[in-house]
Amino acid sequence: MTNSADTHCPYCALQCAMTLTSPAELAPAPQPGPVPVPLLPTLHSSAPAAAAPAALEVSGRDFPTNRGGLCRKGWTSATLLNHPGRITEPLLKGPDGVHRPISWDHALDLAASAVRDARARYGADAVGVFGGGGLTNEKAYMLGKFARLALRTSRIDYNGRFCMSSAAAAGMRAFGVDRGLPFPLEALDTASTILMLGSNVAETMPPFVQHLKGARDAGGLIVVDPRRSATAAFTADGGGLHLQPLPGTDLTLLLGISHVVIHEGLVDTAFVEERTAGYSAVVRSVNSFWPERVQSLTGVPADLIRETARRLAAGARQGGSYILTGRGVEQHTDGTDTATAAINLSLLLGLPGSARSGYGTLTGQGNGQGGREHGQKADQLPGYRKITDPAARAHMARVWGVPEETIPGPGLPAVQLLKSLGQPDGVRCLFIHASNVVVASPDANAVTAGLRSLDFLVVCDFFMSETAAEADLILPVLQWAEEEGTLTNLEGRVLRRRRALAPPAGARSELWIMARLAERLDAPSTYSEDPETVFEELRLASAGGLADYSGIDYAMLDRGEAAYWPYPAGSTGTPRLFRDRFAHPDGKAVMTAVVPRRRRTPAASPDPAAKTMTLITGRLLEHYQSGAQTRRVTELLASQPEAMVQVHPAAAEAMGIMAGSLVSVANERGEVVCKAELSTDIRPDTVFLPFHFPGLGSANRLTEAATDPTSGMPEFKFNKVWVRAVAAPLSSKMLQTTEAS
Ligand SMILES: Nc1nc2c(c(=O)[nH]1)N[C@H]1C(S)=C(S)[C@@H](COP(=O)(O)OP(=O)(O)OC[C@H]3O[C@@H](n4cnc5c(=O)[nH]c(N)nc54)[C@H](O)[C@@H]3O)O[C@H]1N2
Ligand SMILES: Nc1nc2c(c(=O)[nH]1)N[C@H]1C(S)=C(S)[C@@H](COP(=O)(O)OP(=O)(O)OC[C@H]3O[C@@H](n4cnc5c(=O)[nH]c(N)nc54)[C@H](O)[C@@H]3O)O[C@H]1N2
Ligand SMILES: [Mo]
Repeated sequence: MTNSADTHCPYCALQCAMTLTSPAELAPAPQPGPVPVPLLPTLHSSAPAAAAPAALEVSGRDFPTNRGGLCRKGWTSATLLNHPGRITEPLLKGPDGVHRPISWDHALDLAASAVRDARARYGADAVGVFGGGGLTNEKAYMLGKFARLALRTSRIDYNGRFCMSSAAAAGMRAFGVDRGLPFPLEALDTASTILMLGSNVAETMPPFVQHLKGARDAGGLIVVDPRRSATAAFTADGGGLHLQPLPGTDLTLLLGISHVVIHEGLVDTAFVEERTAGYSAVVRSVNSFWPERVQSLTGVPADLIRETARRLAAGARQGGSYILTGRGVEQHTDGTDTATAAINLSLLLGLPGSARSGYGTLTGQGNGQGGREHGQKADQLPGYRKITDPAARAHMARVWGVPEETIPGPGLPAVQLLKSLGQPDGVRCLFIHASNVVVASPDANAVTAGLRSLDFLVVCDFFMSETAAEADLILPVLQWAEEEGTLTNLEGRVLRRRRALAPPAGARSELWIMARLAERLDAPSTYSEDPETVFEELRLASAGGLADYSGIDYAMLDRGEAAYWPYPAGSTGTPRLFRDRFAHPDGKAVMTAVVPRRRRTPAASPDPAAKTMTLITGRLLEHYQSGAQTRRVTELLASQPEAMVQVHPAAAEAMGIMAGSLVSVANERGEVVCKAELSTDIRPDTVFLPFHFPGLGSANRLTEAATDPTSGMPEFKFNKVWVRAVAAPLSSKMLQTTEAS
């Protein structure tokens, strides 16, 4: 049977290994009919999917990250391959707002002329590109090249700005390189202490949890989360710790832990002297953060702050200690400084240089690591090079065979790019590849308005996402099991994605789309549609850069060889970084003193009946990101059909909110109305919303597009909201009664 492939899951950066097989008795994927997609101009895409037979069978495969395990999303991922809502022809929006099929030639001509029009009227930077961390390395690399050489625009950025940008900026500043985990995941298995800040892997990367078991059983797992998340709950049996700070106070907490390390003589002084710079400034900066003061600022008891410092230091001496950060601490306007504080703490303890300890950040999207290395970022060229660096520009000009002046300068980071849509001097014609910005970006109402003010919006997707529904032109692309390519997982390990079945006849690869558009735009250089040829070019492009892939090829990946970058030609790759030196020119790690900044005072509620609370947002096990994919999986949608706001029972009682009753969560940016889920896992002053749902359940109607000054990360995890029960006539009970009658 040819329709079988050893590949990896389409979703997160754990990149669990799976085998896809096509049972002989199953019919092949349906061929496109004349009008195969629901022609809905508005936001209806969370309608339950009709039960479709699985195109392929999924089985877990042994691999160091997942050891054969998969989560519910992985097990059900293949049901989307022949989903009835699959888009299989280019669709053009008519004046009536309805999308209708057109030919590929027509579609590409329209897109090319929209680019030429915008360019002629407003200049090349009026064309923009928004990419995604789910794209393969080949597509991400080509998207950066296509934007800069074919579209001739500087305006490219991507959804990784919402994800890894703060940790990436902190890692670059401290270590001189940004590889999420500078060690293989299996290294955690033998650690005695693991401090996890703002990460809920039990729901976001379930097979990861097996790597925490050793530390958990040794009583050394410490989870920092304002909610009692599934991961926080996992600490309990082994005698680990759950620190439950006020949302947004992790920086202060980390300064408190560092204070204890310094004042109790737990610093690895030999390491700090030999291998780091900036120590004395850090000592001065933490001086006023003694544990009792930090307790009053964060709500974490001083004893637990001391205990955390001591366990980390003990683990560093015996067994190994790791500090890991996730989006809970990074997705803030002080995310870079908070990640920096976590890195400083790890450097004080000598973790990053050691053979059995370390610091890492948990990359989120399937190719969140590779997607941030090869040129989708506004300020970046392939190989993690800076677009402002003359040597990098000269190198890329040689690889691409163009004069250096052809390569534009830095563009705008994602939030600023989205704010510029339709503005004078802003982007007028936008291409979106692999992001559902209507649901996933901060201040989503404003982003939707921006999309609607564009002259022309092109969205490449395989489903009618809420963003695709806004598009003038939708170009149907391939799903993961239909394409070849590579991804780089959260460990910096490059993996092969393999084609297991033929795509529907009308869908095209994004490499093909870019190649055809480049022709129409008379672009310089070459745009191959063959993934391996593109990878060969990426090898040359990345050679000598920080993320050097030049020693990696498809053949060795197909043999299952482990390829951790940097992997210069002639080397054997680098599973563990920093053993001998950090990536700054002098080989030292840099500690940067950081202190908490004052936050903006939120607007007061115009509604005296509403209670002002803190909103944190995040994920559920069943849904992936904007939900564009997982809301179409029958089983996952049945399990989590709608947004529910998590409220503490005490707070709920004071507001007259009952389990399942409708709640309004609002602020100056928008309003969410959804049912309440009462839980003592959340603080009484805080509510939690997942961001996987559209429309009235969309958490990002409430989040602020204020950004971290260094990374451009928006404020996803600390927003003030006004919460109140929705008046009786709208109660869920009433709704049910109405439906029944
Ligand atoms: N099921 C599922 N899995 C996923 C994804 C998905 O959408 N769904 N997405 C993937 C991607 S792209 C990513 S980036 C990862 C994200 O993986 P995680 O970082 O684990 O995900 P989140 O749920 O966003 O946030 C983690 C925790 O941060 C906590 N938190 C919120 N505010 C704060 C705070 O101020 N301080 C602290 N210490 N904690 C806080 C939340 O309560 C939450 O439990 O997951 C990946 N895996
Ligand atoms: N409030 C709040 N908002 C958040 C977050 C949060 O914690 N809280 N987390 C943020 C984070 S960490 C992330 S990573 C973002 C992610 O949010 P999004 O950028 O919206 O990511 P997805 O939902 O994965 O969207 C991917 C879209 O591209 C399509 N797609 C998948 N693969 C491909 C492909 O190969 N090519 C093309 N062309 N399309 C493809 C899918 O069908 C889907 O419509 O959300 C961010 N938004
Ligand atoms: Mo992410």
